[in-house]
Amino acid sequence: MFRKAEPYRIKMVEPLRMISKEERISALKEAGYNPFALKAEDVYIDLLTDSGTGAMSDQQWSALMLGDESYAGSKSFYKVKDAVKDIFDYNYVIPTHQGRGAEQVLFPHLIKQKGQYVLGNMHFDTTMAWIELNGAVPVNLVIQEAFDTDKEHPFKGNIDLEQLERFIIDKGVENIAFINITVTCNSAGGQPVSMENVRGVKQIAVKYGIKINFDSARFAENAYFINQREAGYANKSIKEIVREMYAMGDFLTMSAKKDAIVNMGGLIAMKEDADLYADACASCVPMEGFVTYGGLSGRDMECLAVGLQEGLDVDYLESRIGQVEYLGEELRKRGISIQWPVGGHAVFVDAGKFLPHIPAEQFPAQALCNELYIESGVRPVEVGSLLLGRDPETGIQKKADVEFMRLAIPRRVYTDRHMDVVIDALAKIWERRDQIKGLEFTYEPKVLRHFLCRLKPIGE
Ligand code: P61
Repeated sequence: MFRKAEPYRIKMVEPLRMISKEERISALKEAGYNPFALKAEDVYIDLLTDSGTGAMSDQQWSALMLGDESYAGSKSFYKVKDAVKDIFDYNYVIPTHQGRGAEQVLFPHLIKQKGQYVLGNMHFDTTMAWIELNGAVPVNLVIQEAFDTDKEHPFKGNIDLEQLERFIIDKGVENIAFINITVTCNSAGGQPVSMENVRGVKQIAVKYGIKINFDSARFAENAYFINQREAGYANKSIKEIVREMYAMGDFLTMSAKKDAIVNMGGLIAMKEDADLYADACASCVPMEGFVTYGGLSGRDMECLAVGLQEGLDVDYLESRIGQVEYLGEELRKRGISIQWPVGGHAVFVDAGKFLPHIPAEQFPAQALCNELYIESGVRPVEVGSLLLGRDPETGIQKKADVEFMRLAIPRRVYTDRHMDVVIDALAKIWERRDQIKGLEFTYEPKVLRHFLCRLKPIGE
C-alpha cells in the first residue's frame, strides 16, 4: 500500500549519541537493571513513553510567546476553554499540571464512599492509584480478546457489556462510583474503543443512572481508528467522531502530554455539571493552583490550545499511526509476537511468547527491555508483572495477563530509520533468545515499585 511521507519537514534538530556496548552494559548495571534509572543521555532512541516527549510545531512555539501569565483570568486559559468547547462540546474546563493532577482533583468528588467500584476497560496505573487512594476499587472489564495478542479484532479496548451490566446488578448500583472509559486503552496495547461499544456503555449507564468519565490521553488516535475501522465513519472528520463520542460522556480527565502534543499539561472538563465543576474548582485551588491556570503557565496553555487542534489533523494521524504500524508489521515478519492489530501510540511486544523460559515472577518483559538497551541503546518500558506488583493483602506477586514490552513512539520525533534500528536489534535478540536470563529484586519499593526498584539477573 502507498504510504505518504510525514506531513511536515524538520526545522530544528536535537543531536543523538550512541554510547558503546561496554558503556551500555555498565550503565544498565549501575541503573539496577531498571531502564527508568538510566541517564537519558545514555539512551540512543528513547521509546520509554509517548508522554510529554512529542515535538511541538512552529505554530505551538509561536503561540508560546503569546502566553498571558496573569494569575487569574489569563487570556491563554480562555483559548484552552474555547478549544475544549469546540472539540468536545464540554462547558467547564480546569487545567491541571498533568493527567494524574486531573485524577487527583476530580476523583474524590466522584467516589462517594469507601469500597465503591470504578468500572472501566482497563485503568492505567496512575488512574488505578488515584481510585485506590480515594478508597474505591478499580475493576477492569475489557473484552477477553484483548489478552490474545495474535487474535485479530479491530477494537480490543472495548468493554465487555455483558460483564459490565452483570457487575452492576451483582454489586448494586449504589456501590458503583462511575464508569471510566480509557481511550485508547493504553494497558491493553493502545487499543481503541469503538463508537458502538461506547453507545452500549451509555445505554447501561443511563439505565442505572451512572456517570461516564473519559480518560482522554489518546482521544484523537482513538477517533482515527474509528474512522479507519468502524462501518459508517469513513467519511466523518476526526472532530465529528470525537464530538459524537464525548456527547455520550459526562466529564473527562486528560493527560495532555499525549494527543495534545505538549510537554506538560492536563485537563478536567465537564459537559454540563455545574455543581461538580464548583466542587472540583474548590479542590483545584489548594492542589494544583488557581482555576484558570491549574499548575500550568500561560505559555503552556497557549501551546495546549494549539496542540489540541493539531492532534486532530488526519494527515498527521495517518503518518503517526502508519509509523507504529510499520514497526509492528516488520517485527511480525521476523516471527515476533506483538499485540495485533497494532495500537495507536506503541508496539507492545508479547515478551511471554518471546521468552517462554522466563516465568512471570522473573519479569520476562523487563529482561527483554534490558536486552534491547544493551543491543542497541533503545529504551523501552515494561508493562507486565513488574508494573502490576503484589496483591496488597497477601503480598503474592500478581501475574499479568500478558507480559508486554512497550515500544512507545513519541509524536513527530523519530523517523522510520530509527524504527529500523529497533527492528534489526530485536531480530538479532530473537536469534539468541534462549540465552536471556530472568531477574530478581535487590530493592523493591512498596508502591509503584517499577519506577525505583533495583534488580539483577538471576544467578549473577
Ligand atoms: C504512559 F511508566 N501515561 O503511557 P500523566 N491515563 C492514561 C495514561 O496513559 C497516563 C495517565 C492517565 C503514561 C505516563 C506514565 O508508570 C507510568 O500526565 C491512559 O502521566 O499524569 C499516563 O497521565 C496519567 C508512564 C505513567 C509510566 C505512569 O507512558
